[in-house]
Amino acid sequence: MDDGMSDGQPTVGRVLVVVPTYNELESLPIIIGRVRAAVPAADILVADDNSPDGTGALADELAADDQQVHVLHRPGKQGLGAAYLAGFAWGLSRGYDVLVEMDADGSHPPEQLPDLLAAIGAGADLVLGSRYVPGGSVVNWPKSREFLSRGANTYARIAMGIGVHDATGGYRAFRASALEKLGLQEVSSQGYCFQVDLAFRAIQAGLRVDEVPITFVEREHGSSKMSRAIIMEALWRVTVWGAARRAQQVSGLVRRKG
Ligand SMILES: Nc1nc2c(ncn2[C@@H]2O[C@H](COP(=O)(O)OP(=O)(O)OP(=O)(O)O)[C@@H](O)[C@H]2O)c(=O)[nH]1
Ligand SMILES: [Mg+2]
Repeated sequence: MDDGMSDGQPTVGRVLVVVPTYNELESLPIIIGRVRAAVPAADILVADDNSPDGTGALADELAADDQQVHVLHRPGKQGLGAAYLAGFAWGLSRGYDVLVEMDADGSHPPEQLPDLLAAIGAGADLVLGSRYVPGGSVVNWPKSREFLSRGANTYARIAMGIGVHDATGGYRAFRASALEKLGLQEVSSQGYCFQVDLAFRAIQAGLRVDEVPITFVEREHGSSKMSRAIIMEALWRVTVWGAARRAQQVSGLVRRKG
C-alpha cells in the first residue's frame, strides 16, 4: 500500500498547507518552522486578513527567506471560511494536488501531517484530522470547551445524519479534485460551520471521507477568535441543513410509496 510518503516526502503530488492568520505574530514563525521540518516538500500559503499586529508583514519576511512560503494578503477580517476559500482558489489555480487546512496557533501538530497525507495516498478524497476517534485527543482544553466541541459534533452527527466523528475540526487534507466537486463558489458559512459545511458537501458528493486521529493542543500564544456569533451560526445552519436533509429523505420515501 502507498503510505503517501517516501523518505519523508509525500508521494501524493504537490502539497499546499493553507494557514489562515489573524493576529498570530508569535505563533506564525513557530508553525512555519514546524511544517517545513515535518514535511519539507510541502509549500505553505499564509492567508492573512490584514492583521493589526503585523502578522502579514512578518509573513512577507518569512516568505522572502524561503521560496516555499507564500503570502496572500486580504483587505480585512472576513472570517476563517473566506480566508480558506481564497487560499484554496490560489492553490487550485497553481496546480497543487493536495490542499491542507491548518491553524496557525499550534493546535494542529504539523508532525501529524504525514498521517493525513498517508490517508490521501491510500485513496481518501478528504481526510479529517479527528480528535474524537480512537487515538485522537485534546490537550489543555478546559472541560467547558471540550463539552461544547463534543456537543457540537454529536449534534451535527444526529441532525445531519453524517457518520464522521469530528466534523467541526479544522485540520484536514483535501485532494484538489475533491475540492473542485464541492461547489465552493456557493459556500458562505464562516466559523466552525465552514468545516461542517465542507465535510457535509463531500459526503453528499459521494467522496471518500476518512478520519485519522490527531492530538489537538490548545494554543499557547495569542488569543482565540471564537465568539458567540460563530457558535450561533453553526447551530442554526446545522439545524437548517439537517432539516433539509430529513425533508429530502421523507419526500424520497413518499415518492417510493406513492
Ligand atoms: N485570515 C483569517 N484568519 C482567521 C480569522 N479568524 C481566525 N483566523 C485564524 O484561524 C485559525 C483558528 O482560529 P482560532 O482563534 O485559533 O480559533 P479556534 O481554534 O477556534 O479557537 P482556540 O481554540 O481558542 O484557539 C487561527 O490560525 C486564526 O488566526 C479571520 O477572520 N481571518
Ligand atoms: Mg485555535
